[in-house]
Amino acid sequence: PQTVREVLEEVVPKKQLQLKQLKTEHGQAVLGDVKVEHVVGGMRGLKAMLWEASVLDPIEGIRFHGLSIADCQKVLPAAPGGKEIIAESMLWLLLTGKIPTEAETRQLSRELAEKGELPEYIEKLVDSLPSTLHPMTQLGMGVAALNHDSKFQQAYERGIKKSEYWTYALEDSLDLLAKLPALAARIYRNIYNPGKPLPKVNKDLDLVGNYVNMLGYGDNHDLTEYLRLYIAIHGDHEGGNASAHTSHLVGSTLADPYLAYAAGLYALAGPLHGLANQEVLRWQMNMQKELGGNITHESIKEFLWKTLKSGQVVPGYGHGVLRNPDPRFMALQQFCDTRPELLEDPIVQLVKKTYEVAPAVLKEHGKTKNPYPNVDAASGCVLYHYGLTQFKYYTVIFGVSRALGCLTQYVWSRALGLPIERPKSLSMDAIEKLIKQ
Ligand code: FCX
Repeated sequence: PQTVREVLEEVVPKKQLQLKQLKTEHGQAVLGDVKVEHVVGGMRGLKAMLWEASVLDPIEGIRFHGLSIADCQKVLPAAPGGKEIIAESMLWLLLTGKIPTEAETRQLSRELAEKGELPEYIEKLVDSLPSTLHPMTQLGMGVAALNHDSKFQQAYERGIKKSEYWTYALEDSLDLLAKLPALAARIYRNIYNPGKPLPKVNKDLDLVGNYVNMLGYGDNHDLTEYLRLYIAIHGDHEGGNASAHTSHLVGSTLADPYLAYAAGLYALAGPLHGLANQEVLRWQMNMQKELGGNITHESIKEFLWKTLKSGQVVPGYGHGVLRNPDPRFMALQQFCDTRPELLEDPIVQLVKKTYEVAPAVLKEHGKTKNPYPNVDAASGCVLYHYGLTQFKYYTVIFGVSRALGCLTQYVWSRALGLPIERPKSLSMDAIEKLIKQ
């Protein structure tokens, strides 16, 4: 089997040529107009970023190098004894645009497992944090501090050529991805099971297999499979979302991959973005408590209106780009559909029932451009069922996953020699002056 480096050595020159041609032959082609509404409206819909691994269609949802989630489920290798896509096969696809063989996937799993233990100074740092500090804050701190050993930073200081940046970026990215499960699991242990011994990284397991094992659920095959699927399909969602965009911007300054991804994690930690998965569970539990034995479509509808009338958003619904139910939501729901014990779980049922009512209510409310569920509406209830009930932790799992896409683009941005990002900003007075001209 080839290594991921060897495949990239072949792919990088082709992509570099493609970019060169785009710049020289089509540099002046127009992709759209910049309107005042873009400048004051969060740049929604503005085509202004290069992002290689995935493109999001408003109706069909995400495609990774052209492959839908269903396509990926058919062609990407699973873990031994499993059926779901694993992080390594998704990473391989994102990085190279190619489908790995079973042997290539296993080889990548082993490489990551071999690099998976945390340095002692990181363990000490994380262990010193108060258990009341939000797990996402802790994750970002741990990721940033791992840059102590950044090969990219060391090579930059030595004075390497620009054409070599990507190879060091790749080494850091693989190191970081390898260590994320141990870091995220240590944070979980410290907050929720203090003093409990943590298993070592098992060299024969895949990345998520190890993660679940270190979280303390290694004997739960269904949860392991769920998290494999979860982490694979949360991996990338094109470049404009806040975490991807943030890590891309920070990386463009040539801050190393650790710093760039730590910055992305703090964008993910906002309730309108990744933290929504924590908020969904909190909101659905409140609904369950308030409605008690009276959970009907009508009572859910009333609860939805109560949320909306109090001026809050319905967490897990709406999207900046999507205009249809999120295929990631559908894939997670399908996971439940094949398991009777999940279908009987009250909180899984409540999420499903809410989906039967919420789009019509949100349409009637008339504000959101997309009344359908996004991935965060579904992701937490299955974790809850399997005993991972600490929903403040849920965004950390998202954070382990999103590294796949953000670090892939970090490597590609360096391989393509993309410049520092620096859009032009305007004051309102300056905008008015421009309009009058
Ligand atoms: N409930 C109530 N109102 C909503 C809404 C929702 N779920 N979604 C959007 N709206 C409101 C907006 O707040 C906005 O109101 P305003 O005009 O008073 O400011 C109006 O509808 C138009 O917003 P819209 O253009 O449809 O949405 P945006 O692109 O601005 O924002 C997000 C997209 C995702 C931020 C928005 O739909 C939202 O807040 N959803 C709830 C939080 C959530 O689930 N986030 C996770 C998204 C994602 F999947 C992820 O990043 O993980």
